[in-house]
Amino acid sequence: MDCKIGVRTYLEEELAKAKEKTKLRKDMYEKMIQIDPKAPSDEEHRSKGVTKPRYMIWRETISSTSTLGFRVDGVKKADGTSSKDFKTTKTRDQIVEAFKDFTNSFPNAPARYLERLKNIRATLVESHFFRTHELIGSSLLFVHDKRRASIWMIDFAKTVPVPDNVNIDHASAWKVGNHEDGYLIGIDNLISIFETVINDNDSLFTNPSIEKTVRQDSLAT
Ligand code: I3P
Repeated sequence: MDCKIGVRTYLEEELAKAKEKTKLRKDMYEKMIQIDPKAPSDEEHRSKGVTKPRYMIWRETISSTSTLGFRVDGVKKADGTSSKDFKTTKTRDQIVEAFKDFTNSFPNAPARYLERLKNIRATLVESHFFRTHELIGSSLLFVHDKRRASIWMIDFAKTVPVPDNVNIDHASAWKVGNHEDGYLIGIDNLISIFETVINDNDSLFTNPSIEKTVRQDSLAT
């Protein structure tokens, strides 16, 4: 599973460039109306194009990027099926379900993912590189099999140093010019969501009717 981290997916300089020179993207207009034909303005419908920041900001608000600081971008499951159909996966409950579905049949994976997320967080807050760079459009890649589960930081095409006079904490709200990316907002929400997945799985297991079946099974063996 690929989760794009942060509350913002475009660089501040991309925004500034788009303000100077308005380039309309037909492909992004097409992607927009496929999801919501009412999303473009009358003007955008007339020109059959939207600017890239307009599309990116819209994408952030229809998904969980702007509220939870990350979004699910794509999943490939053990049965070989893959999906990028998560553009409107926005609420915490929808994401909990997506992670349960992803880890279904891999009962050990959620706890290992949770541990790895906590380790990544602890490493990042100590990191000089993290303190001095904004990470835009970067992802966490979740990979598991029956025995192992881990997470890797990937995609650094839009990871850039913050200007010398600017300090970021990756958790404060973004305002134009402050370079905040919300990376830790995303990590913290992922941690909390995995805690929910683990608790829900545990309570499913201790549910009396399921417990009875498990007991009967173990007596039979
Ligand atoms: C794409 C996604 C990518 C972005 C790409 C978008 O939208 O936001 O992150 O690439 O821009 O089309 P979607 O996921 O809805 O398909 P960058 O992050 O590299 O800008 P692009 O078409 O200009 O490559």
